[in-house]
Amino acid sequence: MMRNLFSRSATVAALGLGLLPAAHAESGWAQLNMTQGVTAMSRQIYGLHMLMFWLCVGIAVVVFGVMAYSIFAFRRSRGAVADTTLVHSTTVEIIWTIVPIIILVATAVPAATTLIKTEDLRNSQLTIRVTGFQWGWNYEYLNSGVSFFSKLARDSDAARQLGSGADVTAIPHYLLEVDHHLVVPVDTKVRVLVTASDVIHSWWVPAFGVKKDAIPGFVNEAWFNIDADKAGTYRGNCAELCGRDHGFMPIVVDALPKDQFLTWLKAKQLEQNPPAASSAPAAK
Ligand SMILES: [Cu+2]
Repeated sequence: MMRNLFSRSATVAALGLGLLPAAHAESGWAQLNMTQGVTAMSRQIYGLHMLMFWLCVGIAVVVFGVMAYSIFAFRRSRGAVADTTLVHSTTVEIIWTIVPIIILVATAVPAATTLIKTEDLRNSQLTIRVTGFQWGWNYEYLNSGVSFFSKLARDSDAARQLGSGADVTAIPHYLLEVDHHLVVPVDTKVRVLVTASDVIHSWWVPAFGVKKDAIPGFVNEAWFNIDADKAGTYRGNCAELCGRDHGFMPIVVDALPKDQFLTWLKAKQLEQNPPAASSAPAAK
C-alpha cells in the first residue's frame, strides 16, 4: 500500500475524483495523494509536496510522541509533581525559536526554487490564450488564427438538469467532458495566457501542475511541457467559485505527438480560415 503511494506510475491519480478512465487511474492509497502528473514541473511540485508531508509527519511524531509519553509517564495518579526548571528558561526559549527558523529556512529554499521555476516562461514554443467565461473556456492559438469555445458536453449538460432522470453513471466522463477539447503537442513548452471575460475563474489541470486564476482585465501566465511519451487525454476543472455553474465548466486537453498536433492545427486553420479568405496553402 505504501509503495503505491510513491509509485512512479505515469498515470494521473486525479485525487481520486475519477478524472481519468478507471484503466488509467491510480489505485489504493495513491488515490488519496496529489497526482505526480505528466510533466517534469508537476513531478517537482509533487516532490516538494512529499518533502513537506514527511517533514510534517516527522514533527507530528516527535511532538505528539513527547506529549503522549509525558501525559502517560508523569500522570498525577503516579504522584508526579510539575517540574518548573524549564519555566522561563532562556536556553529552552532560544532552542525552540532557532529550530523552527532552521526548518522554515530549509523548506523555503526548495519551495522558492520550485515557485520561481513555475514562473519561468522563457523559451516557450507555443502560446495559447485561455479565456474563462460563464460557463466555459475560449482557447486561442496565438498567431495561428485558430480559436474556439469549449463547453460542457451536451450529454452531461442534459443529464445534469433538474429532473432529467438520466443515469449519470452511463455517461462517459460525466461533467468532465467538453464539446471541443484543447489540443496541445507533447514535448513542447506551452505557455498559457489566462484571463476571463466576466468573473474570476481558474484554469486547473492537475496532471500539468497548472492552476492559474483567470481574472478579468489581467493576463496571468503559466506553462507546461508534457513528457514526450505521455500523449493522452487529461482533464481538469474551473477551480474558482465563479457562480451558479462553476461545477459545469470542465477542461479537457488532448496531448498529441508533435507531428499529429501540427496536422490538427493545419486542418483547424483551414477550417476556420478557408483558402478563399486567407493565404493558407491548400491541403494536399
Ligand atoms: Cu469558472
